[in-house]
Amino acid sequence: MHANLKKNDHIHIFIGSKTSTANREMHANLKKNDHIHIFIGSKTSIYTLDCHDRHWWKIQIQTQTTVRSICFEKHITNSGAERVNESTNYLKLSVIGVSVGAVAGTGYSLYKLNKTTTHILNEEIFISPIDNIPESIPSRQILYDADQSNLKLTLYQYQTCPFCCKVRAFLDYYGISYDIIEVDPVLRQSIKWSTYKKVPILVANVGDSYQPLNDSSMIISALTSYMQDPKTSLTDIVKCYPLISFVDNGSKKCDIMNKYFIMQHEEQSLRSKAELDEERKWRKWADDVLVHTLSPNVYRTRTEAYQAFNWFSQTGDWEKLFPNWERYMMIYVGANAMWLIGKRLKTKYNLKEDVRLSLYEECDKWAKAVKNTGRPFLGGMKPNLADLSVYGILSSIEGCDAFKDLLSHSNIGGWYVEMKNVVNSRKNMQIT
Ligand SMILES: N[C@@H](CCC(=O)N[C@@H](CS)C(=O)NCC(=O)O)C(=O)O
Repeated sequence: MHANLKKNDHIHIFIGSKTSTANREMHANLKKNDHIHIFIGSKTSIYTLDCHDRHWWKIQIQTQTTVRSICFEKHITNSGAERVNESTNYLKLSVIGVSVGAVAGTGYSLYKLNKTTTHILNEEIFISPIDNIPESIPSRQILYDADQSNLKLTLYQYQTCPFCCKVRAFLDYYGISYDIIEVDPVLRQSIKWSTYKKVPILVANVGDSYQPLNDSSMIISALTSYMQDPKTSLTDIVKCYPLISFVDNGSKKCDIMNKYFIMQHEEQSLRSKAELDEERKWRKWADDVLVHTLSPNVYRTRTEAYQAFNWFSQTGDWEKLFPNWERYMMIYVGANAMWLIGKRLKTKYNLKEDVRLSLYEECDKWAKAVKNTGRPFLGGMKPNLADLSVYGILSSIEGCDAFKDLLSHSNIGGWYVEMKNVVNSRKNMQIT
């Protein structure tokens, strides 16, 4: 797909995490106003590096252009137009595993990423439709009378996984029907067909085949893009979210490009760039920060861990879905393992000694952002994708002590209740 960029639009270039030695060197080597050559369509153009945050350099488009594909070409020059040692930079680029993503700043964006070039350690995988998925009997079917999406969706999930709750909040809010397949978290038989080994996975029937959508944020962005432009097939939309692998700290990592971006035509967007940026910022915060405060809180003590797993069993219908031996194993092994893991996560994500304080603090940041709008939701009178993401993630711990404590020690309660009402009000559903 192509995207027409206008002067002063921005492209963000993903350069991997700054944490590895190679990446630190890369950051050190690039300076504001340096030039970078980028292959756009059939010719190479020079762009000036503008500014960067942790993983992205921003460049500003100088002239109107049609982008067909983008990838790094070989040159990096110093700001004084003096060429730096090209081969050194080549090497650095290779080591870093630069991934290139094109994302729209202001305009409509549908960017297809180019095949990798040999000097970039960079693999792109497009999640193609597959012909056959072994049949599983849905654990539940969520049907909305007024669903006009024309989608036939199956959600492979764990009932209390925060990412799965986030996807359900989105589908329920928009009244999109879906089947649920509760994945057995021990054997994971029902997702054996998938090369992606996490949940949620949302599968859409497209003609005679099945299009998997992996990753909660990508699922939400892809479906939002589709709802805004149903003439573009879901399969084409999914191509805008390729899986990119890169080397970080010596190990190979994967990420889904553009997962916080809605692929939309400029004229379709009724929202300002600032609103879209704000929504994206908080969606990312929900995945990168908020979610990491949950486990250390939910599994803070052994007792809380057992309580949490018993609630997971209850709300996830484990008694009905799994044999007793497996359910007991999931509860007892799971609770003990997560109690230990929770401690490691506390250190890894730098939470406060009293982990509750980190949870309250983060949720108060969110509550303040909502309050600043002067309206019920970050999205205004209606929730936006950030509201749905934060709500979905927090709903995953609703039955836990941590959640009760959160409501009584933070300012998030009012917004949460509003969100619950608005998501559930669309639940004109029959469960079969
Ligand atoms: N970035 C992913 C994260 C998904 C994820 O980490 N899911 C967990 C469950 S909460 C998972 O499936 N882990 C692998 C496993 O359980 O084996 C998303 O947003 O969907």
